[in-house]
Amino acid sequence: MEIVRRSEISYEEFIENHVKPGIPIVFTNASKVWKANGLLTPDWLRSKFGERLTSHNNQDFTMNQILDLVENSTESNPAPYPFLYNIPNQLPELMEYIQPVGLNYALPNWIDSKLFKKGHWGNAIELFIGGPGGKFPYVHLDYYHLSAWVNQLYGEKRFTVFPRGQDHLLYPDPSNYWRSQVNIFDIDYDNFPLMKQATPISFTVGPGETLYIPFGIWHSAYSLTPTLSVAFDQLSSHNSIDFIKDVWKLKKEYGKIKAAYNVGYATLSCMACKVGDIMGIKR
Ligand SMILES: O=C(O)CCC(=O)C(=O)O
Ligand SMILES: [Fe+2]
Repeated sequence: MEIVRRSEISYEEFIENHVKPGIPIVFTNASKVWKANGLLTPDWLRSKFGERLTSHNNQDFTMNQILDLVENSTESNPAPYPFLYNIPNQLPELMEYIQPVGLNYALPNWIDSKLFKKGHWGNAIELFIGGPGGKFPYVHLDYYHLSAWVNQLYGEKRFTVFPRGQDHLLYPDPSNYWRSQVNIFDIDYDNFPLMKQATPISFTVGPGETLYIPFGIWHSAYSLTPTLSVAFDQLSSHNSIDFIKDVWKLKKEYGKIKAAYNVGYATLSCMACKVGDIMGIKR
């Protein structure tokens, strides 16, 4: 698997060559349609949202405090990562700068249907803030087999992805099957020998670029500089079966009756969205 970077790609080619086979792609200028592209900088965030709070590991931080931390972060003494804001809830003023959210590629997105607005389906539009040396804490699959779109708006991040079919080489945590037990930044081959057969692919995503991570792709990230990214998730007919399976796996912790109800709701909602796709409803 090779990671291609493309400035122009048709929607059809994107679906055939990336969505269906599950191959990530870096769009080099898809986010040019967002006002946030080129505008979003630490200074801009300070001026607009300096006192806005978010929490990290149960501790509250203002935007100014976070930006101070990431601007002083070094690879040997990194700031905590990731600092996160849920954009619609915590920074709603930012929404107008990221329209259309789906960049005209992440379509359709059933997550935008009213049917999925309520409840927790793992979906979010989030601002990630990091500093040099900030590591996403583990290699993982995104919850609910959603596909992820990471828009790198400031600074550079290195991503590592694994081709599909390597789940057994990554030692998923038995109690958290979407998390690998392997620290890919310092691999313990004695405990995880199958990792020698895994073929991680690392590449850097820079300002203005968008990484599409198809559902079911194990991944992690490492911030090389102060970074600002906006990430959102996608559900469509391509990942709906895996999505429903994950609804069962994730909700059954809360009891089988509740889980069965959630699976029924998710299945009917996906069917309704599919009918909507056929009827040409745009979302
Ligand atoms: O740090 C990143 O940008 C990766 C984020 C990610 O993989 C996630 O939120 O699921
Ligand atoms: Fe992820």
